[in-house]
Amino acid sequence: MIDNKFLLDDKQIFEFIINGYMIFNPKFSADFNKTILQKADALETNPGDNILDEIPELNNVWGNPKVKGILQSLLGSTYTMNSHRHCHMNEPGSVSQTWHQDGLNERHHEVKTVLGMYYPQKVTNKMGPTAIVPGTHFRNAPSDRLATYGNFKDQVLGTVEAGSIIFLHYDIWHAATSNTSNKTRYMFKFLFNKNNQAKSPSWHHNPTEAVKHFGLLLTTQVCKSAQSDFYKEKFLREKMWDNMTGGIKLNISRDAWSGKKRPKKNTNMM
Ligand SMILES: O=C(O)CCC(=O)C(=O)O
Ligand SMILES: [Fe+2]
Repeated sequence: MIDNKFLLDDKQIFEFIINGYMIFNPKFSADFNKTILQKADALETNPGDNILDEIPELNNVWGNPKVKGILQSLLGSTYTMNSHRHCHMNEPGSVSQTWHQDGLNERHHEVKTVLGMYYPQKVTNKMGPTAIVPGTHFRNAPSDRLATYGNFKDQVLGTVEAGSIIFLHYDIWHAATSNTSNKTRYMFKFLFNKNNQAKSPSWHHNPTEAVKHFGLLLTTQVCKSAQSDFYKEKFLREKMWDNMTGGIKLNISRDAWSGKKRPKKNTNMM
């Protein structure tokens, strides 16, 4: 059992549902991150799925109680690590990757798979950070044309401190950006799968807190979209929340978040 203190709370779950990603720094020691970085630098080939044989210290990233707490919160206590994993070496002089989803663009609105991207070194703007478009895990991705898209208005660059992890929904649109620095940027990507449908929340759920923050799902716009798309997005967020909670009903009044107030009338107008 994971201690409650390592689990996410309702607000953090709402934020993950809305954004489709979260950045977390478990604060590993500088030596720990450095060991992994040095071992990555010393690799002669990319071992692909066998990276744990070359750098077994990576097991400690995913075995950290805070990291396990996040994965359990998102995927339930029966989640498992997938056998596919990869060390992404973004070399100096690289060009940006095209936008893509790692997921299969299946039509579901659950958190079935989470990507965990661990960065052993500080990643600056110039070092080819991973770019993410928040909220796109809910979009029907035109996956054949995604590669022709350029910059998105609301894209976020994963510039992070050494040892940080970005957790992402499998369907979110993302891309490695160009590395214009003189250092190789490393990122270790692992996949985690949900194995059971939730019967109850797997995070530190508190109904009073959840009611307080539920409005975030209905009011937060993270990715520029037409109004009709925003309605769809809000609907899908609620669907995801229902799936993650196992369908528990909160005592909420939707009217409180039902929309904008009308502008004040100018009574002097004829
Ligand atoms: O290296 C990165 O920042 C992202 C790599 C990636 O998304 C991929 O190759 O699937
Ligand atoms: Fe990817």
